[in-house]
Amino acid sequence: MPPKAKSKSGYKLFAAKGGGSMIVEGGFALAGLDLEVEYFTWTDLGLEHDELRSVNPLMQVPSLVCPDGRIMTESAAILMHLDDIAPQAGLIPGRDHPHRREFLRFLMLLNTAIYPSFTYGDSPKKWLKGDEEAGKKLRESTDDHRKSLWRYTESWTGAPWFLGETFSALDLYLWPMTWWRPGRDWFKAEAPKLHAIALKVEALPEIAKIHANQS
Ligand SMILES: N[C@@H](CCC(=O)N[C@@H](CS)C(=O)NCC(=O)O)C(=O)O
Repeated sequence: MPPKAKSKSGYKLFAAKGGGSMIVEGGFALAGLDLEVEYFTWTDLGLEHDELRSVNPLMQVPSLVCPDGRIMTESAAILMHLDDIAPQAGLIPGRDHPHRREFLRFLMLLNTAIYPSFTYGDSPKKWLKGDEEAGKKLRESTDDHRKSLWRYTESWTGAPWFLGETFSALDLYLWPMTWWRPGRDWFKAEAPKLHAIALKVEALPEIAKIHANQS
């Protein structure tokens, strides 16, 4: 059982600077819940690291220790839990919200199509039994595929937030995800609505503090 969190809320997050754990850190900040955060380095992720392995055998962040000692992984599941305990944060549009369907659809697209393109593209030779050449091609093709997914997403994106006037957890995802490959300059040129949302999220006072601590 991991040690009890030192935060008042009783939650502890295993994180990596610049990683998807930012989405959860941001969600807690918007919900006004304090959170103990322990940062791992990027070389710890996916590798043998006893402390991270003890909470998440997939060796991924975000990994969350809850007040009762149970563990949650999967950013989307964590955000849904956060919405259960802090609905006032407005992370998930309610059942009767007119944009609930778009929310569900793009939450899934971000998590099941875009996020895994990094899982396979970040350390590609891991999936190809160490074959460097094939690894380069896998990275290139997953990077290309991600660009088409982003272009498709851009075509459904509203303003000032993804769902138009309603802020949601989708906007939180865009903040780190537009930072990752292909990077902010590409988004500015090719997906300006997504780019504008990321900048707007970064400027929220609760998020600006976390953002400044990421590099
Ligand atoms: N489906 C997971 C994906 C988490 C994930 O891929 N995290 C990255 C950091 S942004 C990671 O830990 N990568 C290391 C690895 O997969 O080995 C989620 O949504 O939380």
